[in-house]
Amino acid sequence: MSQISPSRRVRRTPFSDGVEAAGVQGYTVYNRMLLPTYFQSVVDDYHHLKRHVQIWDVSVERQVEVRGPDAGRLMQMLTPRDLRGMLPGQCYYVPMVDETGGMLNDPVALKFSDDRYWVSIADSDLLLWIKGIAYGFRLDVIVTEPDVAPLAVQGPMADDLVARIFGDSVRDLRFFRYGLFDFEGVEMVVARSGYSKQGGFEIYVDGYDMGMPIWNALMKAGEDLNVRAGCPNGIERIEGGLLSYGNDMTIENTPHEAGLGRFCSTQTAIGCVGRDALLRVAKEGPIKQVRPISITGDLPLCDRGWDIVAGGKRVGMVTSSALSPDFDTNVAIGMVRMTHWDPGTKLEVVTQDGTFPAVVQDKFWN
Ligand code: THG
Repeated sequence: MSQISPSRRVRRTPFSDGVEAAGVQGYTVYNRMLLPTYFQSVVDDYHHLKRHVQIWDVSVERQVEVRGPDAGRLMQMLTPRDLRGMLPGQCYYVPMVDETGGMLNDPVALKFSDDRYWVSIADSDLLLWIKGIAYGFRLDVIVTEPDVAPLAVQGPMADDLVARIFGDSVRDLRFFRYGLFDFEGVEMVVARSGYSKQGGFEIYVDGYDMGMPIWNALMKAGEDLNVRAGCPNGIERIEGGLLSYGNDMTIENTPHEAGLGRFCSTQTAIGCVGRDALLRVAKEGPIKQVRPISITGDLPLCDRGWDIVAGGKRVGMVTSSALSPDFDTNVAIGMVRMTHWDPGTKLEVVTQDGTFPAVVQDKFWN
């Protein structure tokens, strides 16, 4: 494989020096920033993540700050999830949709007060959409990208490591709650969240210059915990059913097709710009939907959608796939038509290297 040529347009992060010193071997580009993909190997990183603790540079999870008297109204315009019950201190996973119900992003939202939120975005230009809605509806808000870079601490030993930096009270954080914790005199948002199923925290590092000090402090404090630099793991996240915007769903899909219906309360999400469209599709139900799929065989890397066929007809597409060491099969995520989405249904997956047998699973691998 060739390399990603560096330039100012592909932004480095506050932790890039640490990531490079740790021996990063692969990168992808996400929100026009560098996102590490592996350090030792995807498989070695995977085993380490499940047993120990890793520090992840997830600066690519850019924040969109929405501030002003109309912040709450604007937030509800963006998502079919009912935000009326959301309290300061909470994080919500919020599908965001356009006026046709097409998914624009699947961010994590953080509420600070009725007039201040962060939207921690996946890989699409959500800032532009949010600014456009704010301007078009003449809302009294300011929409900006603050100088904040999330640093994730993931793995079974994450509580112990984070407690050494922020104190034992960080252990009391519940899932998808955040608190403010001091690091060298600077208040930081620390949430119990992250893009793995191994548990852990996300530190929303405030200020580019705080990046390396906190990276170094975590690395040093975790020496005896076998801490390593890591990154979202392509195998572990498929096993866990964590979706990747742009891969597993796009603007062409509704949240229901993406299997995110449980995060939608469209009936009561008054003001959501996609509400009418989603009320219509939610009544009928989707005709294709995300499914866990196991595939047998020596597959190539999944760098494109693979057609799923059954009985000579195309019935879907595999959108992500990886060989799982722990489950001894290729774990995959696919969008499957309703005629073939029941668990146990036998399928064929057409890759660039040939056709392989596959079976729809009843749940992800966790
Ligand atoms: N953390 C933060 N920002 C992010 C991500 C993150 N932005 C980009 C990307 N990841 C957004 N996508 C997701 C996908 C899944 C989850 C979070 C963000 C997630 N899902 C949990 C699950 O499915 O098990 C639970 C969600 C819930 O129950 O509310 O965590 O990772 N800051």
